[in-house]
Amino acid sequence: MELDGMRAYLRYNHVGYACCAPKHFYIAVNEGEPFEMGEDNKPLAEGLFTFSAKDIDVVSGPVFQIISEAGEVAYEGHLAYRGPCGYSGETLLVGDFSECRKPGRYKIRCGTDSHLFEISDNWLLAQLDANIKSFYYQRCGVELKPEIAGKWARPLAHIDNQLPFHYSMNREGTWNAHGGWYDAGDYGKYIVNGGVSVATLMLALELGTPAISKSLETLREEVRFELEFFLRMQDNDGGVFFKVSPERWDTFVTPTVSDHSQKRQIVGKSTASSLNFCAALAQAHRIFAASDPAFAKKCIGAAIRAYRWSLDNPDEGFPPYTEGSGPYGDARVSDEFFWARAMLFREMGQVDLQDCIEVHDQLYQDLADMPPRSDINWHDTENLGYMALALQDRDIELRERARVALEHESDKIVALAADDAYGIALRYFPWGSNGVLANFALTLLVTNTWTHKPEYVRCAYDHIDFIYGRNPVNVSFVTGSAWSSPMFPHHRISASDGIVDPIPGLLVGGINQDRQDGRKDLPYPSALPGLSYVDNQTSFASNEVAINWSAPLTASLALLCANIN
Ligand code: 9MR
Repeated sequence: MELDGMRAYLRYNHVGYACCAPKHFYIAVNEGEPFEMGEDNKPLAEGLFTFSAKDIDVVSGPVFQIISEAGEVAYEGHLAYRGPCGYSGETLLVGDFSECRKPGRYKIRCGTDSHLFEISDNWLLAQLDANIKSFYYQRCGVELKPEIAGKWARPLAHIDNQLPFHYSMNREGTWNAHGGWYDAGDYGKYIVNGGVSVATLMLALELGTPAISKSLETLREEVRFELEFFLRMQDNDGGVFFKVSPERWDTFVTPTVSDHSQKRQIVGKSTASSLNFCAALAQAHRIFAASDPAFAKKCIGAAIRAYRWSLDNPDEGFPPYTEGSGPYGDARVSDEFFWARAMLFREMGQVDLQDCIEVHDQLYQDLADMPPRSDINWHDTENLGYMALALQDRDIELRERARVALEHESDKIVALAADDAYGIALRYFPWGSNGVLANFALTLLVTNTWTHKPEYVRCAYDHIDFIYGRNPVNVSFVTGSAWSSPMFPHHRISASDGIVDPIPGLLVGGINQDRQDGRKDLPYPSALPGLSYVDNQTSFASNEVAINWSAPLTASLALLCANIN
């Protein structure tokens, strides 16, 4: 292959590599048209250089160096050919410096110099804590004090304790749905997305080790904040409301201005929201049983009532009213039934389920009917059920079946990733692709807790590296994580608080080849699918943040930290 004189870019994890982790960077050689660079796309331009093949050693490929902060050569290696990347129009070469393990700050030298990045285990922990903190910044209905929130402090707004019911419910009076996290860049609060997010975070609490106990304690408090809101969302009959929504979409205003400009309301009651609530609160029983038995009991009681309501109301659809908030529609609830049953089953024996639920036998059928998925989200929740069963010991046969199925899914992820130039298991970049990537990492890391397969951890790191900068748009997708991080996320709080830096620790949706926001003036860098990202506030399809994308990243970081420490 003739590379000399071609345009090339460095692709690497902009934040860092853990000491014992595999450490790869790529040189992406580009034959196509140069990317169009809008002002907001500065990071894309960084690292551009002309590849010079004059010092190619024909046997081993061109040389690269890892340079310490003091300017010394810490490592020298040879690039190897990796392969073409269809979605980015690039050909990749790879440099492996896994042997470089000494903690410090380094740069890659290969045609050009990279920015400094860390080799340390600390960056994972720092990112874990930043991610956990991002949920605190998403808190609704409370004042964020400067002592904790720093320059992102904000006053009390959106208390939501006297919400009217949506007209479709034909119901008088008001409801207290105080608290909880804002879902994303908007000011809505949605049970089905809140449920998968909080359940994913509780997985980190289940599997974390004492080595990260401080982070886990903060996470437990944060999770409780959301669960208290969940408890308020249960109606007197056991069913669970679907969402809290403003009457119209808010513009980029603060919560306080939003409060003055329009009403908020409570919407719907559905089978999906009730089951989702049931699963999350049954899991909460396990999480809080030791530290706060009274709260744990309240959670499992609420879970059982929601399950019973769902049995009586198995086809209550999601509210189709989407003015002011997202639909989060879901036509199939068998996976929510399975997830709820799996979570309830795990708590049996700990609590008296009386005549309640014939969940056990049904679980065997559920496993036969619903194989795991590659992703976890509000409409495909079966993996959360699989993980619950894989992590229990009340029924070993059930546990083994769940484990084998998850191992099969993890093997699929590894095989797909091995076939991709960037080392990720995605073949199509959907809305929230970063959330999907984080969920791949999480599935691998959860499966690793009983298989202890190094290739699962390696593959998880590849997905984490992509999220933190080793990707075709050269962006570290977590706000505040690196020089290349998004500065203009589609996030009403960040956009309206008058602070230049966005709220830190938030994962943006990332590359989305469907470009549902694809207006002509949005400066997407190229027509290629893998370049469908733009750091622009109006790009809700690629640059919004959401709790269900951050949650699997937070959980993955927790599991990686727990592995190392
Ligand atoms: O993440 C959701 C994505 O998969 C859907 O395609 C999209 C359109 O329905 O909605 C996304 O979720 C948004 C929700 O509807 C409202 N809050 C912001 C969410 C993130 O963009």
